[in-house]
Amino acid sequence: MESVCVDELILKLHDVNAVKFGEYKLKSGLMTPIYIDLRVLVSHPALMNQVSSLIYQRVLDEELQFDSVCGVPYTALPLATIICSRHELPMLIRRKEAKDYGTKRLVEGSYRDGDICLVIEDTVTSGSSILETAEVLCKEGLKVTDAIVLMDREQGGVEMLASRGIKLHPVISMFKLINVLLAAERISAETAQNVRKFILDNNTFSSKKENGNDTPAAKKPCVEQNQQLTYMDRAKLPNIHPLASKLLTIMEEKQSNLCVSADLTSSEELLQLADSLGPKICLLKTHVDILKDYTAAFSQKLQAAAEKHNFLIFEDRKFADIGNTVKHQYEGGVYQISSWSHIVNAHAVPGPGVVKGLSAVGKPLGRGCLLIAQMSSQGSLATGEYTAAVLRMAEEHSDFVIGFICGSSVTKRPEFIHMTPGVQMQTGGDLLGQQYSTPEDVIASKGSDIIIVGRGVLEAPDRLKAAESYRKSGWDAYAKRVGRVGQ
Ligand code: S5P
Repeated sequence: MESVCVDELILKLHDVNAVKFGEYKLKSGLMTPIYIDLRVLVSHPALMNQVSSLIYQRVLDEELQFDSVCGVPYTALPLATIICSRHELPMLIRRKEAKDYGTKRLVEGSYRDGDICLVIEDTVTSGSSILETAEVLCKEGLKVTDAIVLMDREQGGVEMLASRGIKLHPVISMFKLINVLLAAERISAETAQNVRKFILDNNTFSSKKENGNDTPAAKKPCVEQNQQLTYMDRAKLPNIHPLASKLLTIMEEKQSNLCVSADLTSSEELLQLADSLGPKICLLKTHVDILKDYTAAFSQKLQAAAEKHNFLIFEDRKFADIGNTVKHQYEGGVYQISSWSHIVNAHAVPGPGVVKGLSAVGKPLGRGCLLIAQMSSQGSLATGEYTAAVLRMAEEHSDFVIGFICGSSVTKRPEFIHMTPGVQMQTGGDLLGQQYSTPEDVIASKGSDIIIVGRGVLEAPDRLKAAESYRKSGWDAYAKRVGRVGQ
């Protein structure tokens, strides 16, 4: 029900020109292909009411507890007013300047020390405007734990505010907005792609640092510098996980960012594949539970192949249970995955316990884990706020989490490795929702580090030849990205 309303709202915002596409100059001088201007809302009372209802719906959905509400001046002020009036909630007004007469208060309204104030904002880019208001409220003795924003540009605001102890709850996020407008044929696929790329390339959040600038320009170079770092530069970073460092070194040495997904059902065939494609790959991904004839001897032979050809093993187990259960699943059972697989992956759905459980087993063994930040399948729910929460989880557990399964670069921290499945030489998909991008697109445009290729290699008439062509394609795209030529 709510998502229907959000979809409708997106179309209405587009109708009233609150969302514009083209070439717009930000304060910083940076050109943006999308401009959000919610100041026009005040001219559309019905829309104001709808927006206010959806903001209030977030309060109910998240079961937020607070003593008062404060809208960030000015656009969010009338929204806060409508919400507070309708639901009889106490409101506070933050002055932009202290009056030079009378009480000189920066915050108007009644409050007590320690009261919790919910902040409401219209648009968030870096999150600095919410932070600024929160800081004023905090100076007055209030606490800010949550904020609701109508439109999150998904450029780092969620992460920055989280790093300052404020949970941001967006009503609409940029990727959702683009998908709805695309589906309604309001914008072309090309415009959608341009905007997505702009958003991903212009994330304002640089870990634990914030520049107080609500435009993405100031931090734009960080992303690009990261993209230009070589695998070897990253392997030598002071804070890098030793396993990530090893993988990046292998990649550079073998000139390969190819991970073959060995989705085979026979152990013997898998071992043959590992031996023949070994020289071409940096990583071999397995789904050990689809083997019809798994034995412990198989895992030993696979490890021997990995050593012989200098690649790592990644069991694509996608753990997704409570910490205690995944601990057993990782260490024990028939497969004893932790004993032979260098890397495993996990869904973040259960919360940090899943990483803690896996880490209890894997960390002492020097293993590493990838969190699934996005998926290649159609209709995946791992987007927007979910992806942002996955990043936060990874940052909190960077002693075990070495990177992400994702469609494109999701963080600018060069210590994390991005691996992208759903790769074939031709774009398209399969009949079960898989969606493919090309190696060039994944590495050069989307800024991922490793291409994961299954059927593109497995179903080729000559697997070795196919692996070599994916290796070359992936490597050429990387060379282009880091500005190397002729490799
Ligand atoms: O989002 C994802 C995550 C993964 S790990 N999409 C995926 O396709 N995968 C895995 O990558 C999937 O389980 C399969 O093993 C491989 C893709 O295989 P392909 O044959 O479509 O290239």
